[in-house]
Amino acid sequence: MSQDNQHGRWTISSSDDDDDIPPSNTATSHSPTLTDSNRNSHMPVPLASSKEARTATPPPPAPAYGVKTEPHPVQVNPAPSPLVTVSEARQAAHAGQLNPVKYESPPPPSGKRKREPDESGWALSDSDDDDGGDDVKVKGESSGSGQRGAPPGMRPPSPKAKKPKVEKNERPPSPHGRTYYIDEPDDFYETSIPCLNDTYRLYLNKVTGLDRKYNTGALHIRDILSPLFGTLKESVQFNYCFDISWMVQQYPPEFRDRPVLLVHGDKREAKAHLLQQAQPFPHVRFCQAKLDIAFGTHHTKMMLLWYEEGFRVVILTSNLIRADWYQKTQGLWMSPLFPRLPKGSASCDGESPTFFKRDLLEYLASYRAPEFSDWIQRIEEHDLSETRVYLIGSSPGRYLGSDMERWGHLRLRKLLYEHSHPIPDEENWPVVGQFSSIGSMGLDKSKWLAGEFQRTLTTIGKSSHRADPPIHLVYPSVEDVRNSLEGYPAGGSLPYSIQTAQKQLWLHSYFHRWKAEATGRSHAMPHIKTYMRASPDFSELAWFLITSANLSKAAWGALEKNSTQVMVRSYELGVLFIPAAFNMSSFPVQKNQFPATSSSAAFPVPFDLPPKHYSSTDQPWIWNIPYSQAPDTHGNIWVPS
Ligand code: K8D
Repeated sequence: MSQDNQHGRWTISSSDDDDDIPPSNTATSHSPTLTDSNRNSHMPVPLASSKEARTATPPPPAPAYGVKTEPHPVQVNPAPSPLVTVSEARQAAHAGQLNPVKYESPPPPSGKRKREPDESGWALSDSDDDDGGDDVKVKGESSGSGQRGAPPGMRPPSPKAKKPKVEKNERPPSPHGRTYYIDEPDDFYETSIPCLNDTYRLYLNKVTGLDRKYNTGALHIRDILSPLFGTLKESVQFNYCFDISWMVQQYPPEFRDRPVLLVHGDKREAKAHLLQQAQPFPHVRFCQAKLDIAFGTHHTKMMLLWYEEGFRVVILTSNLIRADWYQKTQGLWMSPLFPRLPKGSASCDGESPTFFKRDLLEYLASYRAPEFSDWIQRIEEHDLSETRVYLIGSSPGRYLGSDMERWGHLRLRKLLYEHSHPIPDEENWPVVGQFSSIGSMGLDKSKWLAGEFQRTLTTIGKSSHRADPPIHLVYPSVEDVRNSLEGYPAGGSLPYSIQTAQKQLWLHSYFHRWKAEATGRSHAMPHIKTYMRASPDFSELAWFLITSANLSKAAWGALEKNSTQVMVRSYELGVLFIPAAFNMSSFPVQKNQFPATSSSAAFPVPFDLPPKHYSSTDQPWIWNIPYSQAPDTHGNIWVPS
């Protein structure tokens, strides 16, 4: 079908009015179209139109959802929306243009050049998708591509040499080369206990290329795993996307062979590939999370770190792939070091005022995984009483009665009902939601967003009267992505599809730009997800949540059967900050985030408030339509197949 709409003229071949396909799946659908040994970009690929583009043009960063151990990327095409059948997804992927296309001014309509299929030697396989579109995903290349100059605002690459890693039976180099990423400078990682604000224990990731000051108080995965935080004995990594050899490299050499349990949701070919990645690493074991409901995904991102000195939990938003720790805005909560309880303590000892211990154990129990039994026992043996945040998880299932409040937005609603307090002028305290993917929310706002989800977000204490405050949704526009450090390829981690977007144009009236001057991250596209309630002038917060949950019914749950049950498709995890747990009545918003101090009571909101509404010409980023009218920061355009 062909259509003229506000996204421009664009043709899609799939049926886009199939309402039977689970809606929220776009937020959780990266369709796998993978080679046997590379699972790569889940994104449309910027195309090169000229020889210079091949050789001199900086290639796009590795796609976000990558798992790959080889030094060259395979480009595959975007996961079509769930409304596109898997076979269509395959076709789309196969038809893909695999090179960056250099922007030419003015760009000729045929200015893109398709790469010959055999030019790179990449054989795209279509065999890696799940049944019937279930859990459709494309995991991105994780360790691709060619060196490029520093975009504006970036520091030059360090001269450190790349280690050559060449494997037998290697394919020819990808057009993105094997040195895409600039190296982090030598002073990028912490060598002594960093100055971290330990009031909220909420941190951003370090962004490669930012001015130093913007990375102070931020953490790279290597920092998190460093001996500065504890002498590691064993760990668990919950995540969606893994590059196992990269992950292993992030552990300090002295801990590198300590047992690691990977908790994932992959099935069939994807699972086989994941297990295969771990062949060289016998200390890596697996736990496959059950995903019995179609279109569910294992999004939860959590580390359990067991040390000589105790135990620690990290809840985060980054996949375990290099691209996710490179030039995106990500966030994490790091628990205090939990000491071991005295021998003979009861398993419920060491509880926090927020019941974090009980809730973490309940979340783990929901996997019904025998692999967790040692960990459950270890957690029981520790004192988690210093925790001030509330845990909010999603675990797939259909829940009735009081079980409805265990997960997702009804869990958030219950916590806000019980632990937040009514505020004067409540109807003027906006709700802000910020995310990196969007599911299908129905034909109008009443279907889910303004109905059940808004009711949750506007719950504050036990007051029965509920006002209808403004709702601001923060999601990058096309210009935000185009001008980002990664350029258009950043859009590979913002998988909002045209098929979903065109059915809910009503949603876009809520949209606000991604802007983060205060953190220096305006050009580092968000993969973080946050939700909060702010005062009318945005100087205070009534609560704040960081989570893996995007704006989707799959993540947050949707009521069914006349609201007598809730259905949750995916695993998600986040932490909720409520002022009362910090002996405060509201959180003051931190205005100027730098220099960071170790004990500020000002709350580090990761983007600028108030949010800035889209202008009449701004468009939300949609990942599977072309953007060829203007070049990105690397001189490329974006032409999905
Ligand atoms: C993720 C199933 C995914 C869709 C969106 C996201 C996201 C992820 C996976 N595909 O977080 O934006 O876990 O990174």
